[in-house]
Amino acid sequence: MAEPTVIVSKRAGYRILTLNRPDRLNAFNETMHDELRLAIEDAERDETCRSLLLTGAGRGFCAGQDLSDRLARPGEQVVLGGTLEAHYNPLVRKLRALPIPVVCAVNGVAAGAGCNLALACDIVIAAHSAAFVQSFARVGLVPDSGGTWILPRLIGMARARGLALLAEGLPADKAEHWGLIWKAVADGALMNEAEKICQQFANAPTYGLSLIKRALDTAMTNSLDQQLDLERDFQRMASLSPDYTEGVRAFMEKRKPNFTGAKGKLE
Ligand code: T3D
Repeated sequence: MAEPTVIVSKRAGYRILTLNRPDRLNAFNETMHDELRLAIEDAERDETCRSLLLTGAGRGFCAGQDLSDRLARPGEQVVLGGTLEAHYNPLVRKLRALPIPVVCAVNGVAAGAGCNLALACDIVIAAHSAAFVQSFARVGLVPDSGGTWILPRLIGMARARGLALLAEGLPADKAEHWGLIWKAVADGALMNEAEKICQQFANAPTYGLSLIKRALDTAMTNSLDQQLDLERDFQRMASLSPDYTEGVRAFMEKRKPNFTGAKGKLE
């Protein structure tokens, strides 16, 4: 039997999804797209799964599209767009819309769509030896998978232009310093740190976190007035969740809250 291109490891309260084509630095082919989609959908159906951890096998995180699937024969013209429509765009939309937080442990180089896949996750931590490369311009392409949207929002237009137009690798430490990622950690500590975050999420008020995700995403395009109204509505929704009641009770009783992650009554 062929090796899975995505390895799923189930933990108490979260799942680890490991991209597994290490000889190609975990570049995407159709099979890996399909297996990743199924793994995410399966996790979504599991109510005990309260966060996802995405990482890569071997020395790289993900090198984007497998270019060996894109080599034109003499006289042939390869026309792109279909795979973005069918796979990359739904993947980014799915990660942003998931009602649980997604942690990305960038274990090595993240290039092309692999870089933007990492940046679509909610918390990105990276090994010191990792690097982020908007490698598209090296092969005559345009940053995709949300790259042109997320880069200026995270690091400002000047740095976004530099990364996209020069296609230079950005080391993990500098990525942290620029605000592209949450933090860079020692290589040997990466998975431990990432799993600690997932363990925190496994005991968190998951429904409230899902509203935070949604509120921060809409903040990118809403006016202040729209966002204030949304915060009012989301606060109302959060307050109807059992975790809010428990959170306040636990605070008053000076004990740790026991959050179930259950939804509020308004959804
Ligand atoms: O439908 C569509 O196509 C549109 C969607 C586009 C999305 C995209 O992601 S386009 C961008 C595609 N990705 C790239 O252009 C990145 C290509 N890779 C690199 O530039 C470099 O490999 C890295 C900067 C990521 C890492 O460099 P380095 O020196 O650490 O490793 P390496 O030696 O280049 O790669 C190691 C092996 O992985 C090597 O194979 P070998 O020689 O050991 O047999 C290399 O060919 C292979 N590899 C790396 N990236 C890819 C790949 N094989 C196929 N596709 C790759 N993207």
